[in-house]
Amino acid sequence: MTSELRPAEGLLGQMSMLRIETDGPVVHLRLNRPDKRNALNETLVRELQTAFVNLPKEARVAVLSGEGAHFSAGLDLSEVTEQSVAEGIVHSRKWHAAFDLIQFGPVPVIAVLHGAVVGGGLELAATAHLRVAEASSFYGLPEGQRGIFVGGSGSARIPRLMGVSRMTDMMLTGRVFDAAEGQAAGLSNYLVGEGEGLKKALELARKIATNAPLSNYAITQALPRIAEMAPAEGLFVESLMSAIAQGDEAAKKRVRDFLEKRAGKVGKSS
Ligand code: 1HE
Repeated sequence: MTSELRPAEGLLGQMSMLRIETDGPVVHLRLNRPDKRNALNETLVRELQTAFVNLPKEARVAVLSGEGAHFSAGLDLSEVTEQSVAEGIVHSRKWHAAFDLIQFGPVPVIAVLHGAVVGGGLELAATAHLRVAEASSFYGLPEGQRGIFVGGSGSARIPRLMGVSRMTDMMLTGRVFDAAEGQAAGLSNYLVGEGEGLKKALELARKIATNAPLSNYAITQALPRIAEMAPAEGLFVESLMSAIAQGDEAAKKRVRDFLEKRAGKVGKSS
């Protein structure tokens, strides 16, 4: 199935550290800095931002993976040593801007994890809406050992996946979670065999791409925000989102299809 992916054209085909391919509604972005274990330097973070701002119009789902033996070794540590405090803040805010565009961009994002998913690599993985982990995946937050702190939105996103307590343990003690522990802790949604992650992610992506775009948008944009609101405000926003989604012609057609026996039942393919 992966052979249907074709190199992206135009701007998306010209990235130096991201290899981007498309297959109709699916865009596959691959971190392409394997010699440095896909460590995230300024260029790579900027290219991620540019790519997510400029996804093709027909894109409905994005898949994010890493070239080589690891998803990502996190922050490029060679950038830290010369940074002043003020530059450090600006640097972190650039990551926030880029990573926000991934989580709150136009399409659902599925990350394919393998090997090291550490530090900023785990922060990046946490921006995705779904994570498919291969058996080799391992998760670490070595910031404590490096004398630094998460700066790529990890403190806001990772506890929402695994809880503050587990994240604190990883950061204080350097504890590393293997793929099975990561799955049990909520870091991944799917755990698959080695080399099977991209296939699984593409399969999920093609399925998600058949949903009504407005439903996908509500699920990835409204749901996480509502979950952060106080219930009274959240329920009001939910009522608006649900009315907007139901009012869309795509929803009306899908509901009619079910009522007139043209659509699949839950748990059975249509
Ligand atoms: C790097 C980086 C990096 C590798 N920055 N250059 N992240 C870390 O603390 C993780 C540090 N990396 C590692 O622990 C290991 O590299 C791995 C377990 C990920 C992979 O091990 P391995 O044996 O496959 O590779 P390697 O031999 O350690 O590294 C290959 C090259 O990549 C080598 O460079 P070379 O020029 O000697 O070939 C490494 O120096 C380079 N490399 N990782 C720079 N991270 C927004 S705040 C986020 C805060 C954080 O992310 S903290 C966590 C940082």
